[in-house]
Amino acid sequence: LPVGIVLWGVRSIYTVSDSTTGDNYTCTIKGKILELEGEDNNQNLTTPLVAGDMVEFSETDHGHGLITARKKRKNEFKRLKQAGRVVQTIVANLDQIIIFDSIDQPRLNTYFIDRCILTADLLDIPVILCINKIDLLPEENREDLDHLVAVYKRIGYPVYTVSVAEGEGLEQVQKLFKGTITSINGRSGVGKSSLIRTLDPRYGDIAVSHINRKYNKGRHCTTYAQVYPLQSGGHVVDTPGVKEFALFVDGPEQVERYFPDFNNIRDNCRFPNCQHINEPDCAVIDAVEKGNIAAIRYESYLRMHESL
Ligand SMILES: Nc1nc2c(ncn2[C@@H]2O[C@H](COP(=O)(O)OP(=O)(O)O)[C@@H](O)[C@H]2O)c(=O)[nH]1
Ligand SMILES: [Mg+2]
Ligand SMILES: [Zn+2]
Repeated sequence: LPVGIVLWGVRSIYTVSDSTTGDNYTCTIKGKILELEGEDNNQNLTTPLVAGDMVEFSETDHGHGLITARKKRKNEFKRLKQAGRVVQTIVANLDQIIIFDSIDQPRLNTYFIDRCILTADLLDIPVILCINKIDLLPEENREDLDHLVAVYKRIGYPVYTVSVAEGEGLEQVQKLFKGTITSINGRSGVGKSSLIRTLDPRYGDIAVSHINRKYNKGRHCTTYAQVYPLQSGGHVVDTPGVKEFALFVDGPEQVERYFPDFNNIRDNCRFPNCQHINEPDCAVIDAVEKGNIAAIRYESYLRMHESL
């Protein structure tokens, strides 16, 4: 049977892109229960398929098909809804997340970046940081940007600085997508749609999602992700709900373990359960004071800790 990727789906109708031919099929699920490969239970899921799912399907008539099985998911990008009570998967099988932010308009926000990084780490999805609009960087702030880039590289995250408007640095970014499913996440106005349009002009205005236009006019519904195959290779995912980049941690005391910058340092705190806030003989605070842990990262840590 042909295998394809679910580009998007709503109300049990899924658009599946054939992995071999690239042709799109409008599909429904065959029967009442979908076979979930590699999972013993066939529970009646309310949303058994999300964007990014790999499926087996059979063509019924021209351009239509029936989905018979879902391949095992590599990972799930989830968010919390209804005040944190419900966990909802919005996209599956991401190879990486590009956290997209901008120098200015809107002004760079390291707290946002750090929240996204932590969430991606928790979901076990590799993260790449991409900072757009470097054309808006005043020359005298060049060093600040270099410092910021060095901070994130040092703790293990690749960083790209680009100007989508001026085409700077885009070649390397384009390469990142090849052979992958990559989600771009960023605040409104940072240039996500502009980037996607540059990568593939067919997606003139990705901001206005297919789904919202066609099926949910006026409805309060932005929870669907959508996968776009790129002409230059790979897939880009428009994942809504940036604000809900949830911190999937049970309590504030768990946050510190997701700061790789604290590795090898936290062991030297006097207390094994040190939260690095006001404890005596805290090696992390000491490292922040000495500049071995970046102040911006520590500030994000305190804010996340407080927010939980
Ligand atoms: N100066 C500058 N403006 C940009 C750049 N990239 C995008 N923009 C502008 O930023 C605004 C928001 O871009 P858009 O792609 O809609 O952002 P999105 O909300 O993240 O999808 C638009 O006016 C773009 O023209 C850039 O590299 N430099
Ligand atoms: Mg947009
Ligand atoms: Zn400490």
